[in-house]
Amino acid sequence: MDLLHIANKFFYESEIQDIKPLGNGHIHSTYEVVFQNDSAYILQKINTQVFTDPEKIIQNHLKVQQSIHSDQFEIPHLVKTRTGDYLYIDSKNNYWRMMHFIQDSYTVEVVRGNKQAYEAGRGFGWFLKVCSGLDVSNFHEAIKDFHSLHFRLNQFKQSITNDSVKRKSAVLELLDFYKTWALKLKAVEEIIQNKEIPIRVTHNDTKINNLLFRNKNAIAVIDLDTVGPGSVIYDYGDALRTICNTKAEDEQNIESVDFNVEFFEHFTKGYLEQTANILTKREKEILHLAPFYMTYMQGIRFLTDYLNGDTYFKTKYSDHNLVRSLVQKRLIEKMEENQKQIKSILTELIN
Ligand code: GN1
Ligand code: MG
Repeated sequence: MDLLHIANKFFYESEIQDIKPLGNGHIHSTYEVVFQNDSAYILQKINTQVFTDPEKIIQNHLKVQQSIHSDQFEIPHLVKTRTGDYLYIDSKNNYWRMMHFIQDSYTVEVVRGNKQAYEAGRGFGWFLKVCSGLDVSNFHEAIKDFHSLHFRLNQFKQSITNDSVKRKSAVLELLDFYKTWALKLKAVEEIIQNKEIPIRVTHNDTKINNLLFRNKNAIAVIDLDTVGPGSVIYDYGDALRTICNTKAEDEQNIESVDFNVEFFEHFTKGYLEQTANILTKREKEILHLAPFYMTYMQGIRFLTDYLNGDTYFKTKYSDHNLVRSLVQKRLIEKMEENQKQIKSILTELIN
């Protein structure tokens, strides 16, 4: 694959100095395009197995890009090709897009310290707040049923039935754990379906590494692929899933994984500073269930992919998805241990 040839669709070749792989995404292939004058852009090959309609994610992104003007936080802006399109489709039918690189910034994989957790809360809270001004009916669902528990459970059951790569017998206990928890979390999905809380424009992939920091502050929310109709449960919950995890999402020493309640408190403080005025009473009441819901769903998504033979998430070794799923299980157990505290911290911060 000739990356220079692709980048050349967006910029003149003579300006480009280097193109190198970037980041830890599980879905797309991402590169940094470095220029002679030291500026840089992000080139991405969109995974069209996952995002089957790339036009939709471009349109969603543009809606956000064109309506959010803030000096508080940034989002990456899409850049046009030299012929004026936001997508370049190569001869092999690969879809490419280019975005601004946000300079002097870094991503965090595992949160270190209360300040980082608080900043993350401010960043993702800001995103929900500014999107609350957008009309959700103008947004596409980039991936259908992305955070539907019902849908994820069906995929999960199907992978167990198929057992296509004969991994089931090795994970029976884990399957039991996830089956038990399903019952407890269906209530959350019902609250969303019954419209007890609003469908909003949400980010839908608020893991910690989808935030950029500069010095000690969160400065940008990135990876807008899944932006679209959703619930605060998704954004708040998925953020906590990664922010309170004391170890990596794929930590192999499962016993060492813990849920950091202090980070929970600081994240929530930052999040509510931004969103307290836009969230409804009912949303606030059920926020405490969000980290369970999202960690659970991620846990079964990893396990489903493991049982399917690793066809969705990028993996580096054969048990990678299993390890990720075990980490999510451990987090749910640790959240459960701290459930009382989680609830009382939230009550205090809300009032
Ligand atoms: C994927 O590409 P990345 O790493 O930002 C996934 C998320 C998962 C996450 C788990 C489109 O996000 O839903 O939560 O991995 N994105 C998609 O790390 O499936
Ligand atoms: Mg990402």
